[in-house]
Amino acid sequence: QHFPVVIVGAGPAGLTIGNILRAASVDCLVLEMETREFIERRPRAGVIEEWAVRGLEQRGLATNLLARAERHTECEFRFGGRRYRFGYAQLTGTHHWVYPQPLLVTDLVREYADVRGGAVRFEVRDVALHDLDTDHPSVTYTDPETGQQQVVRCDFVAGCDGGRGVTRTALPPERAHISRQDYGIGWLALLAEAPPSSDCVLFGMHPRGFAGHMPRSPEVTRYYLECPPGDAPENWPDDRVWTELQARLGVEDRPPLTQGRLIEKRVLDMHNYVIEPMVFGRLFLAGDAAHLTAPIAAKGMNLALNDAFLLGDALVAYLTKGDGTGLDGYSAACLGRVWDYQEFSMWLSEVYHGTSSGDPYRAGTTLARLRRLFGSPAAGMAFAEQYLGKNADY
Ligand code: RFL
Repeated sequence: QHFPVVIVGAGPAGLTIGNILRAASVDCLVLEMETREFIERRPRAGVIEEWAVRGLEQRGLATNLLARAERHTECEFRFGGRRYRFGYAQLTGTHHWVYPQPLLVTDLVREYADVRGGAVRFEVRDVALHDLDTDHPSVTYTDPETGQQQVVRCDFVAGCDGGRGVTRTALPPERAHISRQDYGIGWLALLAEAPPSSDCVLFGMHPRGFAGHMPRSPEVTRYYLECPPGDAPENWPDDRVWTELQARLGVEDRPPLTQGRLIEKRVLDMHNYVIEPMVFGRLFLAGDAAHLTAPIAAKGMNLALNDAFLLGDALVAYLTKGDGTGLDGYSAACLGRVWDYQEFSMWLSEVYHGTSSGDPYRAGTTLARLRRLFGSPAAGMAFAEQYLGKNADY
């Protein structure tokens, strides 16, 4: 078996690259460890930035998104029992799109496999990469039906297998520099079968910890609660969850949150990492495989899409025209946006968590940041630009 490109992982990054390759009639094989049903339902991200929507649209991948996604124009900070609306769209003319990740993945896998005729194997095991620093790399995996090991020869491997994947481990330690940052906090990530309690994202800064409210659809709302790192979901029975959410997001002039059945409850240990360069020989990493941003600023899927646009286009240029400039510049081109978003996540994390840190100095500086955000038009504009995502190269 030979494919010009093997893509490991059918998340937003891998499927977008697959779609770009198929649109240019480049053959590729996607290897995914889960079932198709599983990846089409896995709940995660929801916020997509305008430039990313346009990037999908240009590649024929946004038809359903444009028809069904909600547009958000404001967010709201809640602290000290009061609420402060921040109208970022009015300031910048740009808005956020809310489209749950499972819907995007469903669109991408349908388009790739059913419309563009891309090859994909689900439920594969034991994916391993070989000879990446030669011009004849290969990928092996165990076929779920026969239990036999398969060998796929290829020209390039796209490592799109997320934060827990295997492709990253194929980089020799002396060739890849990993920068890590640990926030030292956890977030209890919740999905509630309950309509949103506001038309926008709510950030609750409270001495007992941060709480977030993110509308996902008219029926489903994502919530977050700051908790100790390594905490167990079992420590969070439903009534404790709702009591904390009501306390941390409660304000004088709004009714309590609309409660509902909690359909997801998991603890995320909040950390970031970046791998530089994102390339080793014929292996190109994309998305969470190359860099993780804790979901503080809702940036991860957007970064995965940016990498995918750059890598998909660069592979097409090389494989159809022999033009290697995109591949040569790939890592540097991605990392500009990656570091920009990492920095913003750190900044926003301090806003979220400063008041609950137990340190009066940090609480004081956090409140100063918030006052500046609402008091200084220049500070408000700077926040809006970063919140909505980088539009220019700098
Ligand atoms: P994914 O989506 O993790 O896909 C990787 C795929 O690879 C498969 N895989 C393997 N396949 C074969 N062999 C192996 N050894 C494999 N190991 C793994 C996996 O099954 C999977 O199908 O990575 P990708 O494509 O890089 O996409 C990244 C995004 O999924 C991620 O950054 C976002 O979900 C992060 N994120 C958010 N990002 C946003 O931009 N906006 C948000 O609002 C947002 N909210 C979130 C989030 C992430 C969250 N969690 C669960 C960490 C909310 C949450 C709760």
